[in-house]
Amino acid sequence: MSNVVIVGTQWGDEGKGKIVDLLTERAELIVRFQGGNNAGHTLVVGGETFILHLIPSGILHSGKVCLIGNGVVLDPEVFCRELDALAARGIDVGSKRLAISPKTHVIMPYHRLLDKVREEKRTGEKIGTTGRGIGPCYEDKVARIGIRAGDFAKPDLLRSKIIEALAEKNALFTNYFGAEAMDGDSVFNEVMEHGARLVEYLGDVSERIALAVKSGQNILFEGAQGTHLDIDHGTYPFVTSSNTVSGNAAAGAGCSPRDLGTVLGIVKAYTTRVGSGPFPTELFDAVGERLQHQGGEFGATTGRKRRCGWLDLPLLRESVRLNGVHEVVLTKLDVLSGLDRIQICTGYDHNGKTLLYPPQGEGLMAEVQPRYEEVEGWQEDISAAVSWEDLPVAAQIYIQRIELELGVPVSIISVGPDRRQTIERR
Ligand code: 2SA
Ligand code: GDP
Ligand code: MG
Repeated sequence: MSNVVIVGTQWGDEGKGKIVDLLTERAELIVRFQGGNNAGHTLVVGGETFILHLIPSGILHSGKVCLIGNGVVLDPEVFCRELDALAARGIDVGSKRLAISPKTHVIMPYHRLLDKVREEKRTGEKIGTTGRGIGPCYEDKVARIGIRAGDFAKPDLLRSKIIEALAEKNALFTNYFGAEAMDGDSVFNEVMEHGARLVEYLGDVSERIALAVKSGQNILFEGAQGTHLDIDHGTYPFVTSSNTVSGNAAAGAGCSPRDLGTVLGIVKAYTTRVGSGPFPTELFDAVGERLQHQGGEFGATTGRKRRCGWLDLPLLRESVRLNGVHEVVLTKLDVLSGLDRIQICTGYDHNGKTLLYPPQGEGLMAEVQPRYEEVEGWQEDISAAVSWEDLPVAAQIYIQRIELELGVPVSIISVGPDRRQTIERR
């Protein structure tokens, strides 16, 4: 295996966590490069379930080193909670195998409050954020008033930065949102309680990646959310606040694009979305409910029900293009078992034209009508399949159709949440 970037090709929750965990065996370094604890990556190992929000999914493999890159936004309280929960389950989370870039921006209590009150005050459709303060933290980063993990090593600097940032935030809270002002010293004391623990984990992520590249070690870049939640390329404004596409793996980890290697696009065998925003193939009928139920489609962070619909090829075509997907990993194929017929969205009808890619322009995605082609389903339970030959012909045809439409091979097929429920074709 060379270096690998794992990205979601839909609206998140494609099963990235499981695949990162699976491929970690062949990597030495696992790096998160964007997003924060809005992510929920579920891993099932030997019947035990782990949900990780912040710490890279490679942590379950002893001896592997996990890095949190500068492109991530980190909530110290969540980080510490995750550390302690993993340690309590016997996982080594020492600073020898986990490091945070000093440049990683930190989610502060006022970011969480701003996320909440802004959603509440929004007059149009809500974004449906996870409420974790992700957007406001990235806003401060871009506004050059952010708090970074490295600041925790310099408490005096940290305190003054908090006081400075709060001067502006408090004006907004009290004058515009009708919320209570926050006191700088109290915020400082609150964040230091957990933030002080960040210091031992600070490390030069960029340098570590460079050294790994030099010594021929394999690196796995773990994407969060999905391509159509990308701040630039997603269904704006119903997106997250970071670039989720593979190109950001370099900037968000602190390495060169030449270090990225193979791009694996994770595709769920149907489509889901959590939060608001357009979703052309969304199902509001019994089939949608069935997918939701069979697929256990609940938000891994917020517990919200995920909206479900058919596979959407225009979305995927754009994802292949934006990410430079070399190979597809098809997940949750088992969830489609038992359906007589399966619909595949091959294009969108829009203003008398058929589109093969999503229309570019705010709001247009809400206007398209999916164009479907019906294919045969299969009845067999495939959750114990271990090889291509174990799959029913109809399932094989479904996979081959995806390969043909996207022009990339499906190299891994996932038929259940467990590590072992995986078919590798390489
Ligand atoms: P935010 O909180 O600012 O990033 O929210 C903005 C939009 O991004 C969506 N979003 C997600 N969509 C799918 N999965 C995510 N992670 C969790 C999971 C979500 C959960 O694994 O299930 O538990 O609800 C995730 N994170 C952000 C979000 O729904 C908004 O549409
Ligand atoms: P991520 O955000 O992309 O890591 O995905 P999540 O963990 O939020 O959601 C994926 C869910 O599907 C989790 O509950 C996984 O355990 C589960 N899962 C992953 N792959 C498969 C699969 O092939 N079949 C089934 N039935 N479940 C899967
Ligand atoms: Mg998830």
